[in-house]
Amino acid sequence: MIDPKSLADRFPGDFVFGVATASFQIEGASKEDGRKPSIWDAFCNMPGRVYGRHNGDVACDHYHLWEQDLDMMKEMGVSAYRFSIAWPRIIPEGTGRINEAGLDFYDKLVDGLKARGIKAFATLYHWDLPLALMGEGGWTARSTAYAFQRYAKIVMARLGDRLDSVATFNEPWCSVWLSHLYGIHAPGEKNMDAALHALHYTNLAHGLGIDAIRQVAPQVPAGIVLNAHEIIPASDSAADKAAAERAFQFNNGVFFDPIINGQYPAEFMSALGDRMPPIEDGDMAIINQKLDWWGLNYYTPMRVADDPTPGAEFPATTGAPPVSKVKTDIGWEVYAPALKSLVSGLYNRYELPVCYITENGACYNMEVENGEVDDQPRLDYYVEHIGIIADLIKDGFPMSGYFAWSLMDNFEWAEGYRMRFGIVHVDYDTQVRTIKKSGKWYSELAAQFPKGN
Ligand code: NCW
Repeated sequence: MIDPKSLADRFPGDFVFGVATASFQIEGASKEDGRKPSIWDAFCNMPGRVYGRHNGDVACDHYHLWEQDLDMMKEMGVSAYRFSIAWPRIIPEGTGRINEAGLDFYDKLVDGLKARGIKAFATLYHWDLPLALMGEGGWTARSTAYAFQRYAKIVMARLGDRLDSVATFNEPWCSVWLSHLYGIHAPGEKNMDAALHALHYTNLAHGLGIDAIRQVAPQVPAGIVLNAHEIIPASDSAADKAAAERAFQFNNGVFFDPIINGQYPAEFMSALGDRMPPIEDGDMAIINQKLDWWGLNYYTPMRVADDPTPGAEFPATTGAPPVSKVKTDIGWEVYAPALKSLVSGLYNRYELPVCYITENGACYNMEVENGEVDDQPRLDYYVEHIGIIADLIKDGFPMSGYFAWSLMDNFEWAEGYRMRFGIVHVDYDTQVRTIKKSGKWYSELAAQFPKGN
């Protein structure tokens, strides 16, 4: 096993090693202190949507156990915690009245982090849209972008003085395509036109959110977290390569191009532009604002083969077989070199600020045996992928931090609780946390930062 000390030598002293979670996946307390349902509460109640009809009512009960969870993070020596804020706790109906009790929870959480010397990295939107906003059409409605801007202002006015970082969105790829085109995530739509509306209004909300942050708390470094995909053509054929470029535009370009360059990708627009909602004067300038940082969530590459069927030019994501035989328990191919080519490729293509790896990790479902969780494959995954980050730093890329997904096992969306990503095991009957073998290794690495402490 790679010694965490020698791996630590490959990182600068101020590199941030943290852990990440998301509100709906861990908090539970779904009806407490004024919280109203999100689209995920409703989705969990629909038959056939979430494995085992699991829901977020209790989850890891972090809403009640947060102090204990913060103590555990402190004990593990991580220097930062990336968490998300539940919009339905803050503005339960999405617009209108503010719920002070919701703000109080995150206020205590942030103070708790500061008291333990842990940096607070907040994400404003990790998929728990207030259900009431579906009345207007959810993300397919322009008004949702403005509701988000107001929500961002309210959160930043309360927490901005103590946050070390803020992200507008987590993985808009999921809340746009997975939620509105593939029907796998809430609200479970399968409609390209709806998805294209969600795309533009999510991008607009990001820009309006950046405006809100800069107005209310300009000192907090602001960014967005994208699950950019490394798109690998199935072969060297011109057709597969062209499909890979189209897939790049559809999966990555539709976020990076407007945010970084102020326009949607050309080929994507010529195929689908007439089905986009009206792009109003000034929209692209709102979306195209300089960011202080960007976040990359990376798990697995996307392999693409050409599909010659007319009309299949987009999304152009026809799967191709994995190259690596190694898969995690959720079926995702393990292929660390793609992380390196992804980051270098994105820096070649776009003028990007500093990068945080805001999520990386692996799903393995080992249980506790004799008080221990032997999750060696997850540990191997971390060693390999963190090694790639060290290589990228050596090559001169501005990598500022790394967050393990996830601090603890949690509600894995459509997969319910059966898929475990934690470096800490959660027993959902007792809420007992057990640090896994990977978690012990990671904490030995993380505890060395910041160096010279
Ligand atoms: S689902 C997903 N994840 C996992 C989740 O727990 C976390 O909240 C997310 O930020 C782990 O990291 C992200 N990502 C989406 C993966 C795409 C699934 C592909 C489905 C095939 C169409």
